[in-house]
Amino acid sequence: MSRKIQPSEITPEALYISRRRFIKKAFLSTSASLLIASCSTQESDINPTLDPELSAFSSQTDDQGNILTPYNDITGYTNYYEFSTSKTQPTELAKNFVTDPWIIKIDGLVNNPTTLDRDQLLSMFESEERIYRMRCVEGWSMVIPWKGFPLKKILDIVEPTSDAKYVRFETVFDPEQMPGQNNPSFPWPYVEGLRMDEAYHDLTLLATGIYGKNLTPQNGAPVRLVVPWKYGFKSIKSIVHIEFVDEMPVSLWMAVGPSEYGFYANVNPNVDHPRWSQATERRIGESGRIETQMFNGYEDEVAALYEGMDLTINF
Ligand SMILES: Nc1nc2c(c(=O)[nH]1)N[C@H]1C(S)=C(S)[C@@H](COP(=O)(O)O)O[C@H]1N2
Ligand SMILES: [Mo]
Repeated sequence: MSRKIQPSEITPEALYISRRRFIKKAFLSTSASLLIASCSTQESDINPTLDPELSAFSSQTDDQGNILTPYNDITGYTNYYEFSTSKTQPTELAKNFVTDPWIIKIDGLVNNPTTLDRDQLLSMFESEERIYRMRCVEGWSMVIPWKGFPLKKILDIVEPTSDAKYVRFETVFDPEQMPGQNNPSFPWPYVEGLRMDEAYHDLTLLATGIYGKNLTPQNGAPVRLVVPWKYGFKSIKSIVHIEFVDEMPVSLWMAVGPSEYGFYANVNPNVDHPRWSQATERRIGESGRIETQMFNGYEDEVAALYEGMDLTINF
């Protein structure tokens, strides 16, 4: 999603193969015992590394009946510019990224500023599982079973004052561990923001995991934001600072390309990116393209937040 890089897409072949594997796994998870019992010649098809934690998700779908994107695609095809602008390199480059210990500072216009460490974050609220579609501004999407908790649970603890109008999020700045942060074309650290009502919305999550497992480094460990009705870039990774402010934060992408990336970044098939259409998307792991939905299909839940706003101006 940078100015230099065209919206690139993973090789369809690789995805097709991994999709086939996933479907096979999902099938085997329910029928493996039968196959073994019958001493079938298909026995060699059984994957000995079948992960029971992943197969527990095999029959799940999102609220529109879409099947989940395979774990290997979610963790193998990522956008994490602090490591690399490539989709596949962050997996390797982030392998040894230290996310424990980890401290998040939460302050600004609140009654109860606080800091939380990783263990507190991962255990202070009961984890919920939320299956959300995620639509990248580049035109691809995934269906992801997140683990996490609504951001509003944190807001209820720190109590933003009436002066707080926005929340500003910041990713860790650590160029020694994050080679991409030596790339001077970006104003590090990565920053994102939400309006207060967006932050309080029940769909808005702080995510700590995917498929029941803790987040991988390349997906934003130990904790990231997830805002399913907005383009993926709003869902900032590896957060170290949450600050309540009275002015609209300038996100990294607004700073890099103000005519291309706005503050709201709501998924909207009717408002094209200046360089490409946003009307359709490709679901990772599937072939062809599907129509992009207003607010990424969460219109009933969130349209009221933007009533009366011109979404071609507030893009
Ligand atoms: N800190 C940080 N957060 C980030 C990004 C990034 O480069 N750095 N990329 C964003 C973009 S463009 C998208 S589409 C999503 C991708 O999330 P995923 O890689 O877990 O699928 O993360 C978002 N959060
Ligand atoms: Mo993205």
